[in-house]
Amino acid sequence: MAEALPLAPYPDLESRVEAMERDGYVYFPSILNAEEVAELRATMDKLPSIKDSFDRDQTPENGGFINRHINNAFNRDILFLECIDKPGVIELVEAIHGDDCHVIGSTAWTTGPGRPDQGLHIDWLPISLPEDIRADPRVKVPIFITTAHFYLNDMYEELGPTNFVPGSHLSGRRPGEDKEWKGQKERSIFCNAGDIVIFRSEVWHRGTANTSNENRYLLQVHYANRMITQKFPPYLNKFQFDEKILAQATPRQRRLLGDHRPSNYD
Ligand SMILES: O=C(O)CCC(=O)C(=O)O
Ligand SMILES: [Fe+2]
Repeated sequence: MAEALPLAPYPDLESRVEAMERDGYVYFPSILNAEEVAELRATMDKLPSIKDSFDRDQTPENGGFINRHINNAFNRDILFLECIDKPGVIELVEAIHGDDCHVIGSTAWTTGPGRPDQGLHIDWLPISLPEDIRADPRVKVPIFITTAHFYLNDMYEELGPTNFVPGSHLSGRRPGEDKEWKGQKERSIFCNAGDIVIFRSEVWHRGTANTSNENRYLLQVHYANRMITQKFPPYLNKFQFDEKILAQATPRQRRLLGDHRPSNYD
């Protein structure tokens, strides 16, 4: 069993930005209250999957364990849209990705008992660099993509926490066969329902096995710099915003969904 990942909330934007550079992640406790968590979970339970949106909907009957992965969550229910600009989190996202940043994806993900361990991975490596170059303080790799994990359960070992290898975003590479980085082993995120951990795409991490007897509910919001493409399947003009949900979006939420000012290449 991995030790717990240190989860210390930071008091201000500046220290959160620093933590993103130094640690590769930031923890926000109690972003959602118990009622909001319950509503999101109930919504996830009733949302039908859409095959054309590349949703996955595996059940014990067809795959061995529950694995419901709903894409474009912001477009499926207003409750998910309301999660893309949570106070505190959105200021951090805009500080690191720029004030024209946007959401590049969002998934509502239910994983049931029997979910196996993922392999240690990164979500995206924007620039691969030799270790000594990456460690040079003159080299500052922009944070191109982050993911906010909204945990909708109180997390414990058997439910399958996300594990991070602390400091690994500074390796300049993928983990390959490695299981640790500079003596740092995997640490588990044991947070509470309603908490968020936001992390940059270069952190070595993995979801772990669900050996419990309950479902794990996770909402992911992926953010990026404006110049990183949004991934809203299905493609070739087939993705459509839900007009009723879009009509309720604030100007900031609309920008996060892609309502940008004209700029380079437009
Ligand atoms: O399930 C998790 O906690 C992490 C999932 C993940 O890292 C991924 O699917 O890329
Ligand atoms: Fe991942």
